[in-house]
Amino acid sequence: MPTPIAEHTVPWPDAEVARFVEAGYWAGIPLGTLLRAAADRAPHAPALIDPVACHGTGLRLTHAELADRADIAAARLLDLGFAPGDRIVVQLGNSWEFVLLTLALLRAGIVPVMALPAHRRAELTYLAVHAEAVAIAVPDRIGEFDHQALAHDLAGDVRAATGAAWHVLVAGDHVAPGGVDLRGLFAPSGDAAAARSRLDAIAPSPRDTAVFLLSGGTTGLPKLIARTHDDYAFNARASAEVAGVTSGSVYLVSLPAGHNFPLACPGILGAFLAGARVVMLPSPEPVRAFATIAAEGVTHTAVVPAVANRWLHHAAEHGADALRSLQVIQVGGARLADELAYRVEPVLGARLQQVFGMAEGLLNFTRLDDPEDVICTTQGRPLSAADEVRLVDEHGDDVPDGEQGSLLTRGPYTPRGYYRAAEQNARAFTSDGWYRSGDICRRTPEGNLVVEGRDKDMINRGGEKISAEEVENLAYQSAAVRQVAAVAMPDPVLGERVCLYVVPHSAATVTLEEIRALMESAGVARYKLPEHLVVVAELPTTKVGKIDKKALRADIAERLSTAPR
Ligand code: OOB
Repeated sequence: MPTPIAEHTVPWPDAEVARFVEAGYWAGIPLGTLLRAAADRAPHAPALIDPVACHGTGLRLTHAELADRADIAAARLLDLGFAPGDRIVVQLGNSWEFVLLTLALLRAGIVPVMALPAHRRAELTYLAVHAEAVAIAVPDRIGEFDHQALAHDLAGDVRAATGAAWHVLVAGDHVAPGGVDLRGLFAPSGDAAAARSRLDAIAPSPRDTAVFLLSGGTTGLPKLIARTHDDYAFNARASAEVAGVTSGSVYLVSLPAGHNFPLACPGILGAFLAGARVVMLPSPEPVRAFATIAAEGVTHTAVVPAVANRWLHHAAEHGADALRSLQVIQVGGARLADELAYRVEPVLGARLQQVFGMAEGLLNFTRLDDPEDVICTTQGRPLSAADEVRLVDEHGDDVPDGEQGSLLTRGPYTPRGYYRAAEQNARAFTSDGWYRSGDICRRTPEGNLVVEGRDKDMINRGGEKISAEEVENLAYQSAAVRQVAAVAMPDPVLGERVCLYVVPHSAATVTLEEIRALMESAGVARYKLPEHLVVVAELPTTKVGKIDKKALRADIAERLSTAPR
């Protein structure tokens, strides 16, 4: 039997809980129930559009159809032996199956662990074992990669560690023997009313974990963030409000849907809670994204700065007529350069909303009616009046407005600790429950935050977070490596990429190709592989003897700026 999740989560203190309930932040209703109720308010309105499903014919469901299918699928999962409180690793692409499975799991109280399509054996094994998952949901394949085969391959390692069963749920045309056909699970035939009353009777507690999100990662392995029904419902609902998402809105998902941003800021969940429509695209590639926005009348979407940049180029070349319906384009996940920000509204014709958020909780948004300078030069302010934000110096003392400080936060949707990670929690959270985000920010006189840098050891590659420590641990597996440091190198397209500094053992040679091959064979996601290697005789150190990463970042920036093109 897997350990009950509550044994390894850090709850909010009772007094805080009372305050969040009293003030209405926590509705006391599980997410699945809220979503079902929202569907009932506009049963016949379109809810979900997957234009590439069914070999390009597309799939369209109304709110009632979607909610009924989710209920039927949830009941079938229970019939298959899954139980409330079980964990399932979800590694589906942006598709109707992702949405249906997520809604079904929320209804059944089964907890999705939101993996990314880019994850490979190392990440998936770790997630499954750490969460004691009993199953994984995968597409049969994405491009050349056979997700289904890998999912079956994990069985041995996962079972050996958890002692539990391992099921493979597959979305695709070719479900190999031994796998569960998700499309069969999602077939509409079935008694929706019976499924519904069965699920209503076993609805999870609103204080229970609804989903596991992955942390951006500063440690060797990603941490799991247990988001509760109450906290995540507030996150999604309040985000919808601040983004102006209403029942008439059409929200496009093109970032990996398991990320907090497109999932619940407002994302898929916020759109559904508002009675809006969701369109799923596998990627933000501009030709198809623009055509889909035009065809579906998309009003809202969320992108990372690298994608905003691509869309700006595309619009400059091909015009932005296709974007006429677009009202709001949210940009977040990494720092948006002011120069780009100022071009968004004139070129794309939609209001820019900067979002500075984190899977750990706190979300900051520029408001739609803010003055242009606020929208284009700040990352906004907290979503709720109950969010507490401190900017502190190295002694932990608050800095005055206008000065840079390290961001600490607490609030009604920021959990007090990672799942099953007492040791990391002692570092990432203060003793009175503040989460240290590791972002260096400054507060403007009118109360907006500007992200100026970070004091965490992470590389932000176009919004994908990479732990330097994880890359270094993998590189150390090369026999030729004596010492190594992974740092961010500036990149005009992605903002940052991974650069590896290596001190080889004497007489040994190290190449980028060799290190990349070694990491790939260790089974990690490709986006983590270093893209540049600098061989040095020694690494600079700080006064206390730690590797001086600041000096290395400056060094690589300098090398790139003077390198011949
Ligand atoms: C979002 O979430 P995560 O968990 O992938 O990454 C969080 C980190 C932040 O601590 C910060 O370092 C960085 O990503 N970040 C930004 C940013 N938004 C996130 N840095 C500068 N400017 C921004 N606008 O990335 C995320 C979660 C929910 C909504 C939006 C983004």
